[in-house]
Amino acid sequence: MKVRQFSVVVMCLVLVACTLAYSAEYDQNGRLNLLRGDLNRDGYINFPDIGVLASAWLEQDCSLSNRCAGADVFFTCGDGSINSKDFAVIAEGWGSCTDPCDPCCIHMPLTLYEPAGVSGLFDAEIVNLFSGEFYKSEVDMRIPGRGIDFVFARTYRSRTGANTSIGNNWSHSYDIHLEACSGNMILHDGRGRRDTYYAQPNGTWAARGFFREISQNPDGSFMMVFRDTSKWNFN
Ligand SMILES: [Ca+2]
Ligand SMILES: [Ca+2]
Repeated sequence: MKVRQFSVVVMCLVLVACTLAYSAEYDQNGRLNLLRGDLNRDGYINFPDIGVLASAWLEQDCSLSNRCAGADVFFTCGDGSINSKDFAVIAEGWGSCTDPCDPCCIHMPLTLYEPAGVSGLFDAEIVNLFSGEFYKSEVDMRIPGRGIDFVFARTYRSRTGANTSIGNNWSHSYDIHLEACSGNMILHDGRGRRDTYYAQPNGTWAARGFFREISQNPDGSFMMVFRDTSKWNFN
């Protein structure tokens, strides 16, 4: 009896975790934007996702940590096996996309998950149980300064990382830049994270959940102002 109660509690906890994970994927208009059939997380549901599904087809031992390379998408957090139900999820969303640089697509946060505590730069290795993304960061050099330390750190994200000068899916702490995109701005934060800042009526750009604002200077450059009034300047 106690074992059964424990199983029920565990199941409830998993369902709550899944609900929370999915509820975080709403855009600024409150629409659910997570594309469950986008197995390779490139923003489109198309043939490459079929390839991911095919490579895991009929596997029976998917776990919450790897979800068979992300192919186990039925139901919400996967059911442990890859079969026609997972194919149906792809078929249902076939042709959908969320590429923020494609004006025909629904915009969504590019980073699905931010591991706790990565706001600082330090060595870390984390596997996101929701998406299966492997996150790793390593500090190669730290020189204490009077104000801000000089820190050179590398970050790897197996699913959402960008292709940079130091390798595919790798980023480094000084790879901070803005990317114009359909009137909006994408901030690359040097840790492999990308967030879309949406154009505001007052001519600035802002992102939901961030107390930051991007504005354009008279000389055409851009500036991001943080909550504590510190600034990043982009030329
Ligand atoms: Ca895809
Ligand atoms: Ca499944």
